[in-house]
Amino acid sequence: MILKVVTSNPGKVEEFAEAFSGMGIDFEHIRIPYDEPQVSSLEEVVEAGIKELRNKGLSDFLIDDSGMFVDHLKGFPGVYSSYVQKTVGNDGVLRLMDGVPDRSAQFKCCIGCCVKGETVIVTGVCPGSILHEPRGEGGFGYDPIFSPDGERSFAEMPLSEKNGISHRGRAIGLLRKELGERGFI
Ligand code: ITT
Repeated sequence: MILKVVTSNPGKVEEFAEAFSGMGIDFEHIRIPYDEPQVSSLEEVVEAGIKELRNKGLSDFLIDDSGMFVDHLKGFPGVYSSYVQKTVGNDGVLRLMDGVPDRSAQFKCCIGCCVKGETVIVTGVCPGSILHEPRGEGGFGYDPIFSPDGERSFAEMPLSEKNGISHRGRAIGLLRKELGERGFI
């Protein structure tokens, strides 16, 4: 089976390919812009995206909307994670967290997958914390400042290790189960 991954972010495609390796699915990276309405949850963004892409005639595809939710910032940047990353970036988040002792945060990943006309939506969460400075060269986005264990950042982990514990890895685990139960893999 070939699943199209509709995203502007090649890092996500690499993570999908690694997590599904040996399972008979090939991932094709495609870029089709779709609206990301300013709503309050990742799930709503994914539901709207799936609907729009299906209306455009696309089939056998998935989309992924993710965000980092910082407790001290009352869940910010959350659904605004993409905008915040593009504007103030990791340094801007670190500035907001300057001198803040409570560094707890969650990364969430919502995946919507449309296969043979059926839609599956799953969400994975990874608890962790915001580091005091960026660490590591791997990954993308907030990886250098987010740590699942308070020590190493995601950017310091090989991709397979990140996938083993990350929000996306957990969502992919749920997706694999759902696709398996429907006989697609
Ligand atoms: P698409 O919407 O085109 O798929 P995007 O990179 O904008 O790509 P999101 O809206 O899902 O993806 O992500 C919001 C932000 O969070 C964005 O800046 C990402 O780089 C970042 N992000 C998403 N997943 C991440 C991860 O696993 N590790 C670090 N940062 C991540």
